[in-house]
Amino acid sequence: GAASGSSSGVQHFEKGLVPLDAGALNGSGLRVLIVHTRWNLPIVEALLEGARSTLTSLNVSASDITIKSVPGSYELPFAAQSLIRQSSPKYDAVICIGVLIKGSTMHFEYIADATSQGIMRVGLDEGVPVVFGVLTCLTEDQALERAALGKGADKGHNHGVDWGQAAVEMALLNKGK
Ligand code: DLZ
Repeated sequence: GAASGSSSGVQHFEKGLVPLDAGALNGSGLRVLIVHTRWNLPIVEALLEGARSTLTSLNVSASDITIKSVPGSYELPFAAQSLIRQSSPKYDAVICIGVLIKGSTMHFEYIADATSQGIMRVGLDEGVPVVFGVLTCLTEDQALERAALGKGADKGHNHGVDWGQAAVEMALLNKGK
C-alpha cells in the first residue's frame, strides 16, 4: 500500500501513484486516442507500448485504440484537439505522449510550458480527458528510467502504464461511472 508499516512501526512512504484496485477499472467499450511524438522516438515507443498494453489489459479493445504521430511535443495539443473534433462519436479519452529533454538553450522551457498548458486547455475546452504523457527531463538518462529503459540494475518504471490507467479512470469519471 501507499503507507505500508515497517517492523519499527514507522510508516514507509511510497513515492508515486497509488493505482486503483485491480478490477476497479473496466475500459470495455471505451474509445481512446493516443497521439505520440517522433522526437526521441525510441523512448516514446516504450512509453507508447506501456500505455497501449495497459489499455488492452483494462479491457479496451485493440480496435478502439487509435494511434497517431506528430513531429514534436509542441504539436500535441493541436493534434489532440483536431482529432477529437474529427471523431464521431468523440473519443472517451486521449493520451498525449512526448519526451522533452533539456538542451543548452531556453527552447525546452518554452516547449514544455506551451505543451502542458495546451494539453490542459484541450481537455477543458473539448470536455474530453487528455492525459499529460509528456516527460520533461533534464537528461536523457532521466527519460530512459521513466520508460523502464534505465541503464542501472533497476531499469525504472514505465510511466506509460500510469497514463493508460489514468485515461480509463478519467474516461469512466467523465461518463459518470
Ligand atoms: C525543437 C524541439 C526541441 C529542441 N526539442 C524537442 C524535444 O526534446 N522533444 C520534443 O518532443 N520536441 C522537441 N522539439 C520539437 C518541437 O516540439 C516542435 O516539433 C517544433 O518546434 C515544431 O513546431
